[in-house]
Amino acid sequence: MSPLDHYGLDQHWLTEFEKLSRKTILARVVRVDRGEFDAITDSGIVRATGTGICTGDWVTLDSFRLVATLPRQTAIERASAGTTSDTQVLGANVDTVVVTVASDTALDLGRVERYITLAWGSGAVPVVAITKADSGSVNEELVLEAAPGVTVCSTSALSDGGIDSLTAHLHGTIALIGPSGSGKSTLGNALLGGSVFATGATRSADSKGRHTTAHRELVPTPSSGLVLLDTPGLRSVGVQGSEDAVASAFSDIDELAATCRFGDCAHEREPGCAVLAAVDAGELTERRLGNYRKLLRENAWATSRHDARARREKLREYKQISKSLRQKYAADGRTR
Ligand SMILES: Nc1nc2c(ncn2[C@@H]2O[C@H](COP(=O)(O)OP(=O)(O)OP(=O)(O)O)[C@@H](O)[C@H]2O)c(=O)[nH]1
Ligand SMILES: [Mg+2]
Ligand SMILES: [Zn+2]
Repeated sequence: MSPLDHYGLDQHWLTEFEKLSRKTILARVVRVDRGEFDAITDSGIVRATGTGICTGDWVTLDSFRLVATLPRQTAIERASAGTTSDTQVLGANVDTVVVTVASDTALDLGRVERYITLAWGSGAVPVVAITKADSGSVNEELVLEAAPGVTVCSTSALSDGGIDSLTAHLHGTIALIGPSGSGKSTLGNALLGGSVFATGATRSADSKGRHTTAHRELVPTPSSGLVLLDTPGLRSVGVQGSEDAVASAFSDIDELAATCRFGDCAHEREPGCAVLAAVDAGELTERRLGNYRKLLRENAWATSRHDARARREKLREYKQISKSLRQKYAADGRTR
């Protein structure tokens, strides 16, 4: 058995690899540093050079250099902070995204919805793991309302509680995402059955984490056939790229919207609005509707930023073409 088999190698990647040059070797990126990365190959972990890749990518290498990145099946992308339209890829080729919600901090449903939107947007399937069930309690009903259609499991890494039932909902490559201190690395270790990922105590005042995990790292489980991707806690989660992700994360509102009287109902004050009727009837909270609108606006803004960049690039290209045309005409003029 090749080490790659433990890192999620399957027929899909073999087929993709076979389409490419025979002179390269197949590898999966397990950790990225500046300009260099660790990758698992047939003969174990190697250090290679190359950029533009992310943990979880399947790549080809030649003499420890990146040659090609195989097309990603999924990618967890967040809008990066600041004014650029760049996105940051948090993990590639992830099958299940485990969103951690800690029992020892105040439940922030808006944040849960953000993480769920990010997860759906990646193409992977989200699962919510309520962590530290031994040291507090989270209203699971509220979490279920904020994550319709998503499995919610209550876990404790301390007492091993709920780990098996969570595992039953996981397959393939698993990314652990959630705020710092929410117990991602500890849960990862529980799934691995050992202390592989570093963990760190939270601040006693507010149970916030200290950003213990600094790297995204891929580690295979010894027996369950999973590959875990531990990630650093995120300070902000900007969503962008697809309205579909928002529609998936807010499938309840999406379904209601389909029954509004007007097809283009903005659910503001239109007559016959099924969304507003649900709020009136107490079936949908103002908070959730508000967050839905916010994420849609954010998405639209990110898309327009992206369009603006595309326009600038087109313009640059055009200028380049007209410059070379002018040079050509000038040269033609001289020869005539
Ligand atoms: N009681 C209890 N404590 C837990 C549990 N899971 C995690 N913790 C504690 O919570 C703290 C933070 O856990 P980490 O696993 O480091 O959190 P993290 O999400 O990886 O944090 P970052 O790496 O900073 O993003 C540590 O002190 C853990 O021991 C649990 O199930 N029960
Ligand atoms: Mg961690
Ligand atoms: Zn409506």
